[in-house]
Amino acid sequence: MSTGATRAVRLTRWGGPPILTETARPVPRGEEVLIEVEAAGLCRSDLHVIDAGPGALPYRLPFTLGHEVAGRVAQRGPSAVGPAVGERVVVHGPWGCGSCARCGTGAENYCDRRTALDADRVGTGAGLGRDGGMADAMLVPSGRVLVPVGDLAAEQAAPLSDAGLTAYHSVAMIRPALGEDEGVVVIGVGGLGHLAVQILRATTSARVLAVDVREEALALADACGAHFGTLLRPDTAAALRSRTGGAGAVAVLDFVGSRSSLELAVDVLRPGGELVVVGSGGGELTVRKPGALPPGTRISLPFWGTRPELEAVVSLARDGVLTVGVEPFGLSQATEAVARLREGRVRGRAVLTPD
Ligand code: FEH
Ligand code: ZN
Ligand code: ZN
Repeated sequence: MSTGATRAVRLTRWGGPPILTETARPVPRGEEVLIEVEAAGLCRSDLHVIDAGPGALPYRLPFTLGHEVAGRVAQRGPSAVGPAVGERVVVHGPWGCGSCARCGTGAENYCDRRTALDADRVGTGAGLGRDGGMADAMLVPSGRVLVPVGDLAAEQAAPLSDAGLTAYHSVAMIRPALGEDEGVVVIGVGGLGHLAVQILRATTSARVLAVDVREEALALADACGAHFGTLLRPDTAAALRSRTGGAGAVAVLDFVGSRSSLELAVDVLRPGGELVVVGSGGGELTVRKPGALPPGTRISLPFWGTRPELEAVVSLARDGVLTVGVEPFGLSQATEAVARLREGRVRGRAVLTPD
């Protein structure tokens, strides 16, 4: 890569398309670290950012997209900490204040100062109001957000930092509730759902029941170790209940978050179950007593994941028990990748590599 310039997929106008352009190669100062990008995943949240109108997000334009990034440490600022130059890493994408109680434990996804940071429009993190990794190189604010990946392939490593981490964090929400062979329903076996199936099989003794609207997604769920898979139909709730001994699912991971997926979740949850709403599909749920939700239901709305959880996800992948279904694109094909994701024509996770 040239030493003076770096290509980057940048958002320059609210509601406008991202454009591939050249910017000056960043130089790390203080604690900052420069990463030579090897791969950057494309996420549905990128579509929400691209489609956002003026004022919808607490971000300043322009910035480079890409919040799911793997690469190599290229240069460290004079007071940098963490991985050495040459080490291969993934980027923990949610960048908090770095000094509050939550950030101190690596839970920058739930930074105590997020409201103040948003008011200052400093962005949520990599590719989310701050320059991200759909580029040849990117700066991170500190080595604290870098997790070593060893010799893991970049196309496998990058999706772990968002899709994998979010799926792992979602499973962590319900893990304490899971007993032997208890039914967990995974709704939506796409970029995150297929990883959640693998993580459930690798880290719990749950009976994994997958639901999707596409036959190929059920085939992917089966390949990832789901015990059962079914298309979304009028009788899906009954089919799922019959595989939980009739009591209903101890937990539902909804990676879609639509009206129909939330309705199915309510129909299959057992009393005292766990509903984890991960997808932003525009669905709504009324929480009322008495109401449609079974008594004792606990609802969580996870966002991304913590740095320690990212270390655990990388470890699972390096142990060979977590494999990402990837559709590769060159950085120069970013516009095509965005269009294909928008049309639902990406198998697994779209990952861009500098071409
Ligand atoms: C990023 C920004 C805003 C909402 C959700 C997300 C997720 O893609 C992060 O995993
Ligand atoms: Zn994302
Ligand atoms: Zn903080």
